[in-house]
Amino acid sequence: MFQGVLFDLDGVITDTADYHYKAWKKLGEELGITIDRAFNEQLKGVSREDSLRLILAHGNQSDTHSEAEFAALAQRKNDNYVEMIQQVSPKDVFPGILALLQELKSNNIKTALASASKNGPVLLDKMAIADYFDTIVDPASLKAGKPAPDIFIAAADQLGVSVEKCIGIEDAKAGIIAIKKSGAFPIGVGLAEDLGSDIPLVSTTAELSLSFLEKLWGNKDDYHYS
Ligand code: B16
Ligand code: MG
Repeated sequence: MFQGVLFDLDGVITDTADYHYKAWKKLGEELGITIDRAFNEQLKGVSREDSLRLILAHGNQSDTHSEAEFAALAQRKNDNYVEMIQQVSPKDVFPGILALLQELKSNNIKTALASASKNGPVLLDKMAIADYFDTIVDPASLKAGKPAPDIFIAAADQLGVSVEKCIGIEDAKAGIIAIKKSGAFPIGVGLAEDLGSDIPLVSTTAELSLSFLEKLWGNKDDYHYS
């Protein structure tokens, strides 16, 4: 059986993915760079600074901004995002997630937050679910962000569990790649066209019960991915 579950936040625990999209879109408009939902898929799970680099490259502005301007742009996006998440409350926890966290806790299965977001701890507090997490990885402590596996490896390490004995749950392509490379078993929340058809997928988090995870874990050798 698996001993740990490593959770992404944005797009898995709650819908902050949409606030990130809106905040980047607004910054893009100020810079004259169009950000649509298709382009936004590339930003999901990607750190604030790496997202800004991708956006500037997309708008042919990679060399246009000084280091100080770059930092100010990232700050402006975050200020806007932080304003948007003030209204987040326990009502915003995605379907099935609270029940899953409760089942995991009562079955002594460890849980970690493996979110690229520096706003992760604040969001868990706002949703009143921080107590369900045994550990939170500080994304600022990592050498490389998703799609590098570091965050999932660190999450398992912090739990004191072998990463091969963990399930990772993600809604972003970069995150799925990171889970695969880490050695944890991936579950994707989303569509095959975005996340690939070689891993188990759910279309909604309501499907993520403990018994469902146990069933997938039992069949994990049926999945062949690299
Ligand atoms: P912040 P996740 C990621 O969170 C988001 O998907 C991504 O869009 C965002 O840029 C990143 O966090 C950094 O967030 O600016 O709040 O530090 O999906 O890994 O939970
Ligand atoms: Mg995510």
